[in-house]
Amino acid sequence: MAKLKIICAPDDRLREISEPVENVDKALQKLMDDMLQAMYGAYGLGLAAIQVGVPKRVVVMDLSGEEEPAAPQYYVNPEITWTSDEQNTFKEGCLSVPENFAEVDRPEKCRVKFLDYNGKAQEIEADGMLATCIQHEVDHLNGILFIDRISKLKRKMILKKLTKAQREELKGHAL
Ligand code: GNR
Ligand code: NI
Repeated sequence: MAKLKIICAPDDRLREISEPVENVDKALQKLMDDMLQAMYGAYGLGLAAIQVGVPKRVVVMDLSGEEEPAAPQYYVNPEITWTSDEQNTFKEGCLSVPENFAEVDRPEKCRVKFLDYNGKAQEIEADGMLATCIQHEVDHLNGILFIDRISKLKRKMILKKLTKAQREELKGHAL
């Protein structure tokens, strides 16, 4: 099975607007399977295709606890059709912004329309962690990272750390 590599910020690919999927076919299901493996391998709760360099509107998620059986969720062409006026604050992280966490305000609840793993149309209402995660993932499809939703100062600090880490990784390869 192809092991997909997760892209870290700063990287221009994470700023791309992903394209809608035309058909949920075998190839797309294979991509979703591979994304799920990459997500589990990195201990993430969700993953958007652009995080592995594929600019398609595809998200996988699993919010089950460590002691619980796996509960994969698949969202193709997710569209947020409604958000609550009430906001919620969650400490967010991102596999593309490793080791950095910050409080982010978002609508507490949302409704989302999408196609499932079999290409069937679905619509759900989400709250709590699910609502936060779905909004975080749909942001990725639009080239937005959670650090765009925090203060400019915090964003600059995080980006500086990530750039430094990337430089040191490059140096490591040169040795
Ligand atoms: O693993 C993840 N944890 C997380 C925690 C709080 C809010 C959102 C997330 S999603 C993130 C995985 C990820 O980067 N998805 O794009
Ligand atoms: Ni993320």
